[in-house]
Amino acid sequence: MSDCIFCKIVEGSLPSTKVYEDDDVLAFRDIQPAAPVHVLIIPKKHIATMNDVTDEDGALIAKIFAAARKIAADLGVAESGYRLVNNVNRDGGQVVYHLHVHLLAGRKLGALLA
Ligand code: D5M
Repeated sequence: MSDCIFCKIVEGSLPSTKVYEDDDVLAFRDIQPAAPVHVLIIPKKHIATMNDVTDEDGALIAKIFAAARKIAADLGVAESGYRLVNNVNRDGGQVVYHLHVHLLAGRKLGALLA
């Protein structure tokens, strides 16, 4: 999608600090980090929200979680722990409408539910 900032990052027309890449998945540092480690893991293909994921995307979603596991290990936070977050639509706090999973780590994260 031409007006999607994460598609532009995938295409390389917007810069990012990449931490992981394969044929289908890209991960890069969040520009507004909410924790010492804050990485966004995205499918290269444009999917707007979790609501738009189809059964055919099952393998892709599995690849996103496999990437998260690898990134956590590579960044040294697998044992101390981390949180994976996916915000969906307005009430979920989604700002960028290209599916992404936040990987947050590097400090003791607070209670999730508020
Ligand atoms: O989270 C969207 C996240 O995307 C938010 O934490 C900021 C981050 N963001 C926005 N633009 C960029 C660029 N250009 N690089 C890296 N990170 C970015 P949401 O779940 O939609 O609220």
